[in-house]
Amino acid sequence: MDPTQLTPDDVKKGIEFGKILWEYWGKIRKALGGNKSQILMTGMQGVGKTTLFDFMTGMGYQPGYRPPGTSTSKEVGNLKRKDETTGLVVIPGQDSPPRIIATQETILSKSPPDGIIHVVANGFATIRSDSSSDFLQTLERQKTLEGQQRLLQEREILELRQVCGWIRQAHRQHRKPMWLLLVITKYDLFSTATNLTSDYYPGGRGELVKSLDELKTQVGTDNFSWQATKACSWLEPFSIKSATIPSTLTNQQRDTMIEELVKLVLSLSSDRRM
Ligand SMILES: Nc1nc2c(ncn2[C@@H]2O[C@H](COP(=O)(O)OP(=O)(O)OP(=O)(O)O)[C@@H](O)[C@H]2O)c(=O)[nH]1
Ligand SMILES: [Mg+2]
Repeated sequence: MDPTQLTPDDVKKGIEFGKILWEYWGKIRKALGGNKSQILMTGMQGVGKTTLFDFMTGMGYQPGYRPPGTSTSKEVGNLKRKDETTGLVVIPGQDSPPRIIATQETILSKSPPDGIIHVVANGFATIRSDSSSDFLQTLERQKTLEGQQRLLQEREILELRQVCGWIRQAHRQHRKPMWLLLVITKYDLFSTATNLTSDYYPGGRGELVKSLDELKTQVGTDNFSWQATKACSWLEPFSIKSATIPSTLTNQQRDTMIEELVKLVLSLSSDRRM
């Protein structure tokens, strides 16, 4: 299905759903306690952060919406009223020069975010031609689709370790962020995969799980918790290494996951306030 081909009924449903999402964000903002509090979205390049952010905040449901290209600065979610923000901020992925500035202005600042939404895509990151040529060449050298995916999964692990390092640093002085939600996005491309429970969910045995459990032990289980959930936003096929992987879920399935995700953010924001 081409995600840009929307019927008038799809558009109507999308607008209504967008309104429901805005209501959740109003509640999240309240739970966070005002303008200064933030939730930060992190994850490697091309993993689907900005697109997910657009769908979570309702922007993705506007007619004519298309996913943006590589993010070049931090993105802040705006509510309809000019002076209000959702409190959700996205920082660009690895290899992006504005990433360091965005990191210093958010997680390494004097008021770190309350929570982190860390996005992964099970090795389905979109590596664009403007990313580091070293990485593109290494990716190209992989002979199979599986090889490329493994490399992208390894990158996801490195990216998460870096984020864990920032969280550790922020906790030393500010005891924040209090939670991390690991979102496995682009689920429409691998809804039959058997590795997800072990690789990404609490109780699993993968490297990401190990890093997050280690972080939890280091900063203290009373001060930090993490959870995982799956999601998807832009339902299009994924092309890599002359193979095309189809998108297998429907708009309705996507919307159910988006709503669950936003609800989870609300519950984490409400539960973990001190
Ligand atoms: N099939 C599928 N494709 C997706 C999904 N989300 C995003 N994409 C595709 O992945 C591409 C990259 O998504 P972005 O949201 O730009 O990724 P990003 O993490 O913000 O990337 P940077 O800004 O470079 O860090 C998009 O252009 C879409 O083509 C999804 O849920 N499913
Ligand atoms: Mg982006």
